[in-house]
Amino acid sequence: MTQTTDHTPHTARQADPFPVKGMDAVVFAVGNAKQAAHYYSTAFGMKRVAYSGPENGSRETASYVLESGSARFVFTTVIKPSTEHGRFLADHVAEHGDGVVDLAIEVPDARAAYAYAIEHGATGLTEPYELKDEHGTVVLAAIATYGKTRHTLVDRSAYTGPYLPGYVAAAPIVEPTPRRFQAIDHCVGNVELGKMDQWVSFYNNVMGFTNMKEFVGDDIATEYSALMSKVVADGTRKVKFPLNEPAIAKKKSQIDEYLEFYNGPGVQHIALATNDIVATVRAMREAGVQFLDTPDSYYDTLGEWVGETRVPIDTLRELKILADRDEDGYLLQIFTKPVQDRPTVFFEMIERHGSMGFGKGNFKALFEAIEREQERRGNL
Ligand code: TYF
Ligand code: FE
Repeated sequence: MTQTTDHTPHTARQADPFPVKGMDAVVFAVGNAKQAAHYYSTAFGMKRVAYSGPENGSRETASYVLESGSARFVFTTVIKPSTEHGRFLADHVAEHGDGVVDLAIEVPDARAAYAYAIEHGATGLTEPYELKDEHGTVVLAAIATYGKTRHTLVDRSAYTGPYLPGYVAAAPIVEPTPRRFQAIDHCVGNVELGKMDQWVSFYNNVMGFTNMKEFVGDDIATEYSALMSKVVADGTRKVKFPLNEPAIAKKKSQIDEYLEFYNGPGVQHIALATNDIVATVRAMREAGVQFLDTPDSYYDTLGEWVGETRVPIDTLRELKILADRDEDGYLLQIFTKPVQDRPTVFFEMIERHGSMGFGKGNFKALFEAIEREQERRGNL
């Protein structure tokens, strides 16, 4: 298996071997999809657009489709397991708690994408198939990735319905608020100790993804982060997947804590792009979302190295928003605490101004904040 480090998007160089249009959806298997949909409506400001459940012929499962700009989340639960899919969902929730089962990717040609992936070593889960209704045709196929997570490859170019055949359009659950984020920025996976490079190679080979330059090597890992991390992305940088593995460091790794409570590898965090992180964080805090704390000392020295940002340092300090700068620009970011009782999945809100990085300058402050939470949970 070969690994490529190349910062040039494919399109500038040669035909993209695995063209993607972007993330199609993040699909969560949850214990109570009705309540999850309510939380993501009130706290994350998302709008329900589609639904599938007993009322429209789906006796086994209920699924709520929520959107915010181009970001789409699907919350699925099992009502009465009777097929393999229903039992998969029931078992998934029992073993992993609420979590991500599918990082679905929109592609221009699902059959070609699936064929390329299989030819380059992917494990096929579902051969390409079509779903049709009065709104047109969708072509889907699925391959396996880390843990029990999958990538469904979706071609919806000949479809105008609200999500997929089998779903009906549905109204927002609460009065719509101003949009709090407009896109999925990146989706992070936690894998087992020693497996990160294998998963990086998987994305290099199976999807032709290349490595981005931001990574956490073993130098930073043993010093304070307790994890190693590399980032793979498609040729146009629309789909970005950082991959973490635990490092043997001074403290118990936050990745080990995740792997223990999730019972294996899985999606750790989803980063959501906003163009007004101040308004977003204010609204989410007001709605009860808890974010990681940042000590005042971080803001005492921030101005010296980060320079001018759109948001005054005092506002960043008030809301505990982090900032980082690199050669391309700067970014503002903040991390929620885990959003379920298990210390597993969390979210990041990110406002980019040129920087294509992931907040390397914040890793120390961030990982110390995560360790304080691990300690509060008695898991450090
Ligand atoms: O996605 C990233 O790389 C950043 C930093 O456990 C990060 O958001 C990396 C690992 C982690 C938490 C955040
Ligand atoms: Fe991130």
